[in-house]
Amino acid sequence: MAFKNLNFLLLFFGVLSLFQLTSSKEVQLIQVDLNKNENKSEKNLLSQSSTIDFLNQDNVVYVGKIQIGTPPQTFTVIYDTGSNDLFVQQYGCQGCTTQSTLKGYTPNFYQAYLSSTSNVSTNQSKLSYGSLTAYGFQGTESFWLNGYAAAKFSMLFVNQEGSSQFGSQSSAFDGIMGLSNAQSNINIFEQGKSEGVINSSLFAFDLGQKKFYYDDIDQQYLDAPTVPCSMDDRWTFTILGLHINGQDYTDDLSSQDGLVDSGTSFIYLSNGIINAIVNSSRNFYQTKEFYFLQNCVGCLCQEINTLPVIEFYSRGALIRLPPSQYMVAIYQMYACVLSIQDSSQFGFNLLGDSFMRQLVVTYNKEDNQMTFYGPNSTFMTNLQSKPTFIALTVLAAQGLLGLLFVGYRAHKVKQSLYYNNSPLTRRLI
Ligand SMILES: *[C@@H]1O[C@H](CO)[C@@H](O)[C@H](O)[C@H]1NC(C)=O
Ligand SMILES: *[C@@H]1O[C@H](CO)[C@@H](O)[C@H](O)[C@H]1NC(C)=O
Ligand SMILES: *[C@@H]1O[C@H](CO)[C@@H](O)[C@H](O)[C@H]1NC(C)=O
Ligand SMILES: *[C@@H]1O[C@H](CO)[C@@H](O)[C@H](O)[C@H]1NC(C)=O
Ligand SMILES: *[C@@H]1O[C@H](CO)[C@@H](O)[C@H](O)[C@H]1NC(C)=O
Ligand SMILES: CC(=O)N[C@H]1CO[C@H](CO)[C@@H](O)[C@@H]1O
Repeated sequence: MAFKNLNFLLLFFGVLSLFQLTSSKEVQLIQVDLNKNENKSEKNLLSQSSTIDFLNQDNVVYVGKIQIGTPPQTFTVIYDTGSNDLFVQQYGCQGCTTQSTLKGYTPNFYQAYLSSTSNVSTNQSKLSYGSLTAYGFQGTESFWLNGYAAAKFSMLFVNQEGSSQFGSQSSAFDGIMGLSNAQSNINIFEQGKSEGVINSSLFAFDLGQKKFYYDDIDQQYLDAPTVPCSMDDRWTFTILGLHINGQDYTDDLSSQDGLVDSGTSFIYLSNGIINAIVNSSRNFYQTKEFYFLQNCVGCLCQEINTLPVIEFYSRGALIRLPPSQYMVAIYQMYACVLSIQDSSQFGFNLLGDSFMRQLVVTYNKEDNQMTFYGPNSTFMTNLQSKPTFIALTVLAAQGLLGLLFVGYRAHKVKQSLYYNNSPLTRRLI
């Protein structure tokens, strides 16, 4: 069998669904005094490089560097638009990453005693993600990004990581930087803007180029098709229509919200949509939860042109997802895997790295919207005179009802998570 390494794959994918289940109110960021940085040359340092380089592991995880403490200690974290909080693993952490599985990545642990600005409380918090749980102590530290420091930034120092389903020791990150749309989460860019060190709190992911941009974002990325966020605290947009090969699969979605989540590797839609793709080719076969292309073993996704394009219609944008995007090459296994799975466990659609990879996605918290730049992202306006647009208008009305339902459902999910014994909690954590 070509897939002797399947356990690795399961383990690996399992770790990387990092939208946050609870908005951890207890770890809310407090607007704090900023480091009054009068040093002009340091300001220049920031404005000169408003780009962060990502490391890409096998197209399933993208990580970038941040620094914490005085003097700064360097950590490799997931820049995660699906969660709220900043955390790094601290020295002695149980279940945290100890092995380097990614070239250019060496695991690091926060060492409080080396930092003159350390403030780790004895208050413990729990963070629950789609497939990762972390326990850590609340505190504040100096937080550095490209030479800019925010003093007393609220964060969590994790002393235990784990989950009932997956370990995370093989993953390639020391922590997570939550960049969600929640107003309670003041991220480093909002801090930088309120300090006057940067001009804008917008940030953008360009996974294809392994880049992250902030402050000085290229104008063409900002002028691209733009969608409003459909939820107040999450980076979701409304999927008004989903078409495959010209056929309408919108009704197959269990929700019309799509969370554009850089902390999740795959795409989570519905089984109906997965069937439509899998049935379009005789070459798919299934192993455990994954569909692989059979004639493509060893070909690393080079023979996928016959598969259909998925079209996402939204208010403001039409995004086409070609097979080169949703089929993912797993190099360790010389395989080409379908990166779409069932979303029913989540209550909304998750659009992870596989969705984002051919786009430059700009996240604009100030205007509560997202912008999609790329060859397969086009404007959708009211001027569109195609018959489908009438259908979309009807769908939009339905979408409103759908939203109410989802809002209710999300509320229920949050409620149920307060009770650790609920079946949902057991299943997800
Ligand atoms: C300003 O920052 C630069 C670069 O970090 C440093 O070399 C210089 O000494 C600083 N100047 C002052 C006055 O702190
Ligand atoms: C610990 O948590 C309690 C209750 O949430 C809070 O009142 C207290 O201020 C916290 N202490 C610190 C040091 O954060
Ligand atoms: C230490 O961190 C806590 C949050 O855990 C915060 O409430 C407190 O103000 C911080 N203390 C100092 C001196 O920064
Ligand atoms: C902010 O914008 C002003 C005016 O457009 C410009 O002069 C300044 O250099 C910008 N500052 C930064 C940090 O980019
Ligand atoms: C795809 O095939 C499955 C199993 O053969 C079938 O149940 C399903 O209805 C098909 N779906 C579509 C969209 O054709
Ligand atoms: C469906 C679609 O529009 N696919 C296009 C996506 O972008 C690539 C790169 O420009 C094109 O080659 C595809 O035709």
